[in-house]
Amino acid sequence: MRIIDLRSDTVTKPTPAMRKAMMEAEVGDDVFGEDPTVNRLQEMAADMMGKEAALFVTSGTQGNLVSILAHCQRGDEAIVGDLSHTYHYEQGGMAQVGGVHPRVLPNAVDGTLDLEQVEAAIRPNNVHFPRSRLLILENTHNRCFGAPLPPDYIRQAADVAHRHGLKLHIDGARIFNAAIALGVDVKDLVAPADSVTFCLSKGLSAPVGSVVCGTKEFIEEARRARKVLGGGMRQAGVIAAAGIVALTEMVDRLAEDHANARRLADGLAQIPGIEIRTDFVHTNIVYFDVVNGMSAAEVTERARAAGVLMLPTGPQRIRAVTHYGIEEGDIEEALDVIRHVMTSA
Ligand code: TLP
Repeated sequence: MRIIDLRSDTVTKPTPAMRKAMMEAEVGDDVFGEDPTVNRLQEMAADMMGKEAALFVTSGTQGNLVSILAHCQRGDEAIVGDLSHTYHYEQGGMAQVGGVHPRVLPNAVDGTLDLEQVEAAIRPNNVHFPRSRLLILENTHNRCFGAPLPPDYIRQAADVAHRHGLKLHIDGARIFNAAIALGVDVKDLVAPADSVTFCLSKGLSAPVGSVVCGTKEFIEEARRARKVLGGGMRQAGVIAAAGIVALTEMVDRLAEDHANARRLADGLAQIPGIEIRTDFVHTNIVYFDVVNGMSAAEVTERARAAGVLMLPTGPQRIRAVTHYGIEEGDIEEALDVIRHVMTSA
């Protein structure tokens, strides 16, 4: 049985060009800064993001954590959204590892934070309070329907942060999806930010890795933080090589994933027992609710038995993500399976 795996874009496998590049990669010891392939990937990433420097890290989670550790001291505070990956899905790493206190504000449905609330949450200098040091935004916003945050909003958020001496970090795990969906250069999306993490291992289909970008000084701090977290990877050129192919060949095709997500959302809207806000779908992430008395877990279990994998993210809510390897025909097939599951309860 052919499996249509819509659980995440993290399930993407390396392309033939990536496997070839990995096999042929020139390598060296990256802890000495001597892996030419890692260095090339980092230069490329910094250039694409319009930042001075970049650092190859093991994962998006590590990228966010090293960024937080580089910006903050123990006892500092970071302002985050309640639905953000850094707050919701990273084991509270900022507190657990960094002693950084999260100040949690509600995410709006479009992934933004209300900037008046952000400004009000910034602490005055007072011995009772932690020091507000960092604002974190997520683009696209995973739990907010994959929403892309536009450049104007990011600029305004950065202005608020900078006015009060805070830095802005963007968890841009899917920043290229945001750029493609908004039709802007990725540089314009991250220009106001002091640091950005983006993932090679999601829609860009590389097997492993993320990149953190920022000033030279910030990247030096991030490199120290990566080392203490066990992220100094030696001959990492073997995996960085796939990252170079990802940045060269896999960015523009993300538009296909967005078109397939749109197809999926429009199809789901026609299925009885499903509620979906198709107007929220702008990138490759689709959420829908099951309202026919079945649970999300039941629906995903039955769909799995028929070869379609999706992720239940709440009692009634299911996430489906489109990516490289999922074609238009797969969407039609997945819709048939979901329709059958929903109507044969
Ligand atoms: N997200 C994964 C799961 O952890 C939920 C997924 O399947 O979507 N930032 C954002 C916005 C993310 O969505 C993710 C991964 C990360 C960071 C962490 O990346 P990794 O998995 O490489 O640590």
